[in-house]
Amino acid sequence: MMLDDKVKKVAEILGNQPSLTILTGAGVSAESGVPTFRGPDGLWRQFRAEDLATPEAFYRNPKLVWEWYDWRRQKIQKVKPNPAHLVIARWEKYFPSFILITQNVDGLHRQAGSTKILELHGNIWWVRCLKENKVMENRQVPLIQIPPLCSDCGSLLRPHVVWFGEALPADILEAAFNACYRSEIMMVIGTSALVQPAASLPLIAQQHGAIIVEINLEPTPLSHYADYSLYGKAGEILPLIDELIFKEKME
Ligand code: BJW
Repeated sequence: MMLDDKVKKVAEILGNQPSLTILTGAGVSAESGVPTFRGPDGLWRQFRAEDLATPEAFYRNPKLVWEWYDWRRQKIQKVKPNPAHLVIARWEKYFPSFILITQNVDGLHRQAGSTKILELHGNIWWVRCLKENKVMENRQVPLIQIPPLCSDCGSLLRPHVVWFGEALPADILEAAFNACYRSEIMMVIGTSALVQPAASLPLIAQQHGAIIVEINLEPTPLSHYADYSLYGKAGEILPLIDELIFKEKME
């Protein structure tokens, strides 16, 4: 099936479904200018995940890890949500049952207006005190002190994100599983579908009867299982689907 036909088919299916779950990854923010992790310009091409995105790396060298996060926060602060974020935020109001599950920590979905959102891997604009486990918002860019310290108790703060080898927040993961059990259609947008447990969510949804639609620049391990794989930019394909859904409603 050609891309145009798939776009029409997916718009038709979405137009008749009351319940939608969306899972996003770094590709959704790529058109805003946020680097992805894998792929030719991905962060893991320049940096080693073991040096920057594990608890061991942080305990070994908190200053290095925070310098990397400070650099990324500076980049993210300058960018804006793109049409993909905006369409997803709009759909939250359109579908009676809607959940957005994101692996992204950049906060761009919230900035676009999404509120029914589960941030599986945390948020780069939140920090956590290592002594009291208290989570606080911190939007200081650039950070004045690296590594930053808790203003209440003076302990080291860490980014409130999920690193390799760490468990995802149990309540958020449980809510994501529940969304997968209920969902009639799940769209998986801009993720390499390599990182667990996020990568298993679409398969769980499918086992519970959901239609799986993938949007990505290229095939992923999920493509084999997806009912529809739409290859192209999320910021171009989502507005096309959106336009068709609302055109059909007006007719
Ligand atoms: C576009 C586009 C455009 C571009 N339009 N598309 C089972 C098997 C093997 C390993 C494991 C397993 N279970 C667990 C593991 C270990 C590990 C894991 O999955 N490793 C794999 C890599 C093999 N998982 C974990 O460690 C997780 N924890 C865990 O499982 O704990 C268990 C536990 C239980 C109880 C106690 C203790 C432990 C944690 C994973 C945390 C991931 N963290 C990161 C960093 C977050 C913080 C930060 O940002 O700094 O999360 S790593 C990084 O990868 C980040 C992302 O959220 C995540 C996923 O990446 P994503 O979003 O898919 O991005 P990319 O770059 O990979 O892909 C972008 C895609 O977009 C590409 O496909 C492009 O083509 C596409 N694209 N432009 C559409 N315009």
